[in-house]
Amino acid sequence: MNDYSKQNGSTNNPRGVQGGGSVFPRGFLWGAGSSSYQIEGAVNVDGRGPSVWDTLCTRSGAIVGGHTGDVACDHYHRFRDDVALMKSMGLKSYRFSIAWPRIQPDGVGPANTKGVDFYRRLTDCLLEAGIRPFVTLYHWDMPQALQNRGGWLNRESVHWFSEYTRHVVTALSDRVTDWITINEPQIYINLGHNQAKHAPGLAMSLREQLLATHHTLMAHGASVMAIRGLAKKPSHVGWAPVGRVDFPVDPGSPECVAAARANTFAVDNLGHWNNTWFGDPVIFGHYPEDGLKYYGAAVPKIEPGDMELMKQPLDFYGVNIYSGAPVRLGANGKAEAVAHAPGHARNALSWPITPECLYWGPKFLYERYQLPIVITENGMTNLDSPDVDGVVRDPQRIDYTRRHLLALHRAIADGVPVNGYFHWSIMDNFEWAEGYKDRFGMIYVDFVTQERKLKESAHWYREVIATNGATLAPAGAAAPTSAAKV
Ligand code: IFM
Repeated sequence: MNDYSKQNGSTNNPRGVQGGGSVFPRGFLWGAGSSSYQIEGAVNVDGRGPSVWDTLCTRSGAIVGGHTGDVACDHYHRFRDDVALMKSMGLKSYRFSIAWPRIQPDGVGPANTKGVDFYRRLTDCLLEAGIRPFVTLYHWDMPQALQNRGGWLNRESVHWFSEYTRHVVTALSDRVTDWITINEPQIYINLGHNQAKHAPGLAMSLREQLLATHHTLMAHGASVMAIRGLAKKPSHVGWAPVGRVDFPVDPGSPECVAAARANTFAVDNLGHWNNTWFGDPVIFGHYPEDGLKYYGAAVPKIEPGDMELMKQPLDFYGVNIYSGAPVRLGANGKAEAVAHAPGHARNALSWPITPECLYWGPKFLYERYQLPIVITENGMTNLDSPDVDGVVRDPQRIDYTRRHLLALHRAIADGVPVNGYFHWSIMDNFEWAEGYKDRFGMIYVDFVTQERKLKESAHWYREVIATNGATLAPAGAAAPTSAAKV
């Protein structure tokens, strides 16, 4: 099991927290994240092939405002300036993804040297700035050529993804030691293969959705094996599913906590909004019993060796958590949803703001999977724009992040090993079907001029990082959440 605090020379502290207040463990990885299609632009440059997202963006009505990722933040050309901004924020780590169609324009075959070189330049620049690169191999931009052959529906996808991983690891593992295989499979299966809102824009049968999931999970395993086999330096490998978190409104009641935990790990909806259909195969090597019953005849045929391939040892359990759902104990002893009070705080996409999720999510996941946790995404979209004096004030984002980090700190203090936190996102970017309407960044991007500006949250985060969290909880501050310790 990886323990970042040891690498940074800290003592063995079972709780990991040094001192009191809101100070985080020494060596805690304070980061921020992005993904290739959301920021890079330069879609036709240096031999990059088209991805499923390039294709979806040409479909009329698919993306708000008809926006595309053609230019996005033009990070491909401006990455040095962007890394300089990250450095000015004091980031310890930066999570970004590799665009598969830059490495293999057609999805198979030899690596495209120019594509590989871009990521070499980027990682070198990060390392020179003292920022640790955290690389995601797949953040949804499958080469269109592979989609034409069935994409994740094709069992060959396992082999394709393994070959792609080998190219990337061969090229970058002399400088990259932290790897995430796949980001949020729940989302591209549901929104991409069920609801047709994300690429590849399909509405398939449940059976096909589960087949695409099955191959995804096998591809994850094959990718882990490739990293372990080829990495030139000791590596830390994980993945980044999205976490459904149901949290107890009565944390003092063990029954309510148990009911919330059971819901968090249930497979009970057709939107793939669950942890265990994805997490159990990867960690335990089998699908969860309730899911097998729930999906019934739609469950794909499992070939010998499939489940073994999915279950590869991981160093951390990465998870993206933005929001959770409050539950109470129902009369039948099971969890019952609790409605938010009228006017409950929400982000600009109307997602309820529930800091409790960053206490209960890591806690439940650690209890179940027994791996150190990395929060690979957490953040909020907000209606940001420069004030008349040019300053971008985003107090809601500061408050959101403060509350969530305080909740995370409580989880750590209660014994959950959490190695890092990656704020989503480092900069405003292409928010998929929402186009550029939604701003998740700590860095404001003017999408007309490409001017960047640190928002107030970026300055605030700099202080949090510099003090290792000490400035999160000023003396006398109100409790961050309604949840108490179990
Ligand atoms: O922007 C996305 C990201 O690509 C995946 N996780 C959720 C973010 C906000 O919607």
